[in-house]
Amino acid sequence: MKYNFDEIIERRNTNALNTDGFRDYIFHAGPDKIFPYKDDEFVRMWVADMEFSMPPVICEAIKQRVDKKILGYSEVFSSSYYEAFNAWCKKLYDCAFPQNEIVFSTGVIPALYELVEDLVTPEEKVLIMTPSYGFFKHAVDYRQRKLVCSSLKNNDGHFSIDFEDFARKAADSKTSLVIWCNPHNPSGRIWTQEELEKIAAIVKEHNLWIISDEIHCDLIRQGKKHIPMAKIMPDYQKLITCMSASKSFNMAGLMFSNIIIRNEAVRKQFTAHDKNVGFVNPLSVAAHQAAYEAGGEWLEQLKSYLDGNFQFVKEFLVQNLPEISFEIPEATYLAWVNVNPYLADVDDIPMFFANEAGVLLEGGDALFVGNAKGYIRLNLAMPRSIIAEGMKRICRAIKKHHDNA
Ligand code: LCS
Repeated sequence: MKYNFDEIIERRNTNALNTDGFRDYIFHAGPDKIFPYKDDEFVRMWVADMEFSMPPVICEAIKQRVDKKILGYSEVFSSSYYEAFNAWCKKLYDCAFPQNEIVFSTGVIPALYELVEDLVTPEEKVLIMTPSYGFFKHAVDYRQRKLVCSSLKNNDGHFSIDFEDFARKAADSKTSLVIWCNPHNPSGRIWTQEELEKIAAIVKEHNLWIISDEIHCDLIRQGKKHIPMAKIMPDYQKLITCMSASKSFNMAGLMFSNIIIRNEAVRKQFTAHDKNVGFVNPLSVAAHQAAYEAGGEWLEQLKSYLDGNFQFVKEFLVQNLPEISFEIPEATYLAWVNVNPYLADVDDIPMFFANEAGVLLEGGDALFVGNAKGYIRLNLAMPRSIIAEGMKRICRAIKKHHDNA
């Protein structure tokens, strides 16, 4: 491997949410909350960013932009950014977006907060699938719209869509927006062409808006394929696609995402409401452009390393916690693991693992909206040596609890 994914990088004193923000984010607690482990003793397998260095080409692009000495108000005027983004999408997904439909946001989540307000009236409902990334619910709650959830079916660790339930909820005359997640966080499913076509047919039949959050689309197991909803619904005006290089290249802190809005009126409304009035961070643009132009080789090696991490965890679970049936996900660096066979009696699972194992992780309905009881989500985007330590601690805590029960 050309890149060293085994490197352990010190993240303290960088204002990282990952190291310093867990009390509030996971436990809704303040600095006075004491754990049996010191902050720097925790194995951190929670928030979805990576412990890996960004690719050197991105670090270099940021430095080169800084060398131009002025970081004044900026927009994406140059066509080279759009060309780089579209060449990436064409190469990886056989799909490209008209330049005039691509607008920007400080993140997919800020865009969701705004779009929920723009697209959904206070009486209308937003349909999502559970388990879900928590911020889909937060965006709906914040705008005081109504949330409707369709539970994914779980067949021994394999997740699938309950089409009957989804269609019924989509048919409710009050439902006006579907927030769609592909690849799906936290299950790691990549929806197949057939599944996407079925969802698209339901969305069209009821004339719904659909926001397809595809932020995880670059982070898939080797050999897998992601199909953008834009390919399944090539002419549907009520489709909005969200993509970013932020997760794939570990630069979420640069706060930048591509929001592709076909409908002109909504696009104008979106940019008019944008609190940053269309301005972007010039370092973020330079970094994203470099990722799309020159990040491909690094991403392939990252995917190979992540595949190895998943294989490691799969084997570890088979050998040490055989009652857990775990399927390696098709996408993301997140393992969605059912610990119900061992911890059915534990209510607050993240607190259990923080106290008993010294591992920070997310899980359960409180963080994943619903249909998540007894599940933990392990972030595997880190050197394998850290994962080995985390898994050892998780296993030891589970066995101790089980033996004492
Ligand atoms: N959409 C999905 C499906 C995500 O998983 C995340 C980040 C975002 C959007 C955030 O997009 P941004 O606003 O940064 O552009 N997921 C995270 C997670 O699961 N834990 O921490 C972050």
